[in-house]
Amino acid sequence: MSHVQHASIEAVPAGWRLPGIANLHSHAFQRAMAGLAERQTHPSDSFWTWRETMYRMAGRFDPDALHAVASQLYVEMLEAGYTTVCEFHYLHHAPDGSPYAAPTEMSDALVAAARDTGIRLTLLPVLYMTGGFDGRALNERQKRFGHDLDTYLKLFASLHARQDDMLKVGCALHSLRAVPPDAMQAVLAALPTDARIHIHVAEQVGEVQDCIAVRDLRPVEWLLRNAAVDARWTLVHATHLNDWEVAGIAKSGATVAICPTTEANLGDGLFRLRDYLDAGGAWGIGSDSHISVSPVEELRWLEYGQRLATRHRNIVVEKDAPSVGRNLLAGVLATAANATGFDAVDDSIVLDADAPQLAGATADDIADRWIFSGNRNLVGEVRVAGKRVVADGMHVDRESIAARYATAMQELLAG
Ligand code: NGQ
Ligand code: ZN
Repeated sequence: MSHVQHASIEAVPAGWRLPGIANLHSHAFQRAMAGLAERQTHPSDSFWTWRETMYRMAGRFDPDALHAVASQLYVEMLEAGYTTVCEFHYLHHAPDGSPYAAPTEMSDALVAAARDTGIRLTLLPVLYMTGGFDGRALNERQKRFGHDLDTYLKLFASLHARQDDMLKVGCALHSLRAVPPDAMQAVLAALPTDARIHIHVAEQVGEVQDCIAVRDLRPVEWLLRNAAVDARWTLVHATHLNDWEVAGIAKSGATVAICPTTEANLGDGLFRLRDYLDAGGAWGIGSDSHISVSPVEELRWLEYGQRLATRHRNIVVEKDAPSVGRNLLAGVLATAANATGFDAVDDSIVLDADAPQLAGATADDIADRWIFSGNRNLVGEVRVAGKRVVADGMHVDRESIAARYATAMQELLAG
């Protein structure tokens, strides 16, 4: 993979300018439960018990709450340096599973939050049909996520018709657990060619085992053999891979969306990053459950996870490209357009030259300093499509959006 050209990091009077960062994976509503799932609920707590807590929170959301929470989240993303977000959106219907009067009502709340805050949105309405590989029906809490093929394609078409400079619409398959093979084929055949396709895959060992039991193959292998996976695809997590799968994803041109803080929080396991890079694989980052909203922390922990596992230092390096920070940045910048559908050339962030962590910085070490020194947010200014949305480290509507969020949280926590 090519390293970041000096041209993509530029000295400007206020500091150091670089391209905005794409956040490839978000479930906006989960921002409301950040820090609220850190108590034991069962002696063998796991991803699956966390999911029950998450479903309870999901069940409290209506369109207004989603708008308030997503707005706060998008302010936090912009202030952290994310200028595009891919929203993997499955909270489609009312809590009892019945459709809202306008089927796009929850999607509309996300679109409004993105427009209000000025972040680019790749909206990925999620197809969610079954509760497991065996094809079982959705349970009570999952009903508000569900569609049959026709209603899903109608939702997709009405959202896709609204695409513009700040909104792209792609397709998300929730997971192989949630989409039967024939439905997957039918949706893929119906999609317009510009649509990006995202899917959760191979995040948990239990999912790998269930897939083998029902489909005779591991999930990533099954996907690669049953879909024309290419550069339009983003595979989210892809944590549990064998050698064939590592090489297969890399060869396909798909992007893997690695979500290091959420994967750590949920006890998923470690992505096989070094092997995947050696195979030439493309990757980006996502903040997913939003227990952290910071490209710095995602990239830092992506590297640190590998260091802890291998007991070596400086893992994400290439021949003639020894700077870890520069390579991490190059990795996310290289895949942003493929994964999001945006050519976000007029988006930029400026790192504050006055910050002590950047004293004496050069174009050569600025990426390493940004990602590996301290915890003060160094992002001073953010522009999206040329418009300044963050100045002096603060979103222009930070206060009013935080006030609305506080009210929404009171209602959600009372509910
Ligand atoms: C989600 N989140 O859809 O929000 C999932 C959990 C599932 C992550 N995988 C639910 N991090 O996979 O069934
Ligand atoms: Zn997810």
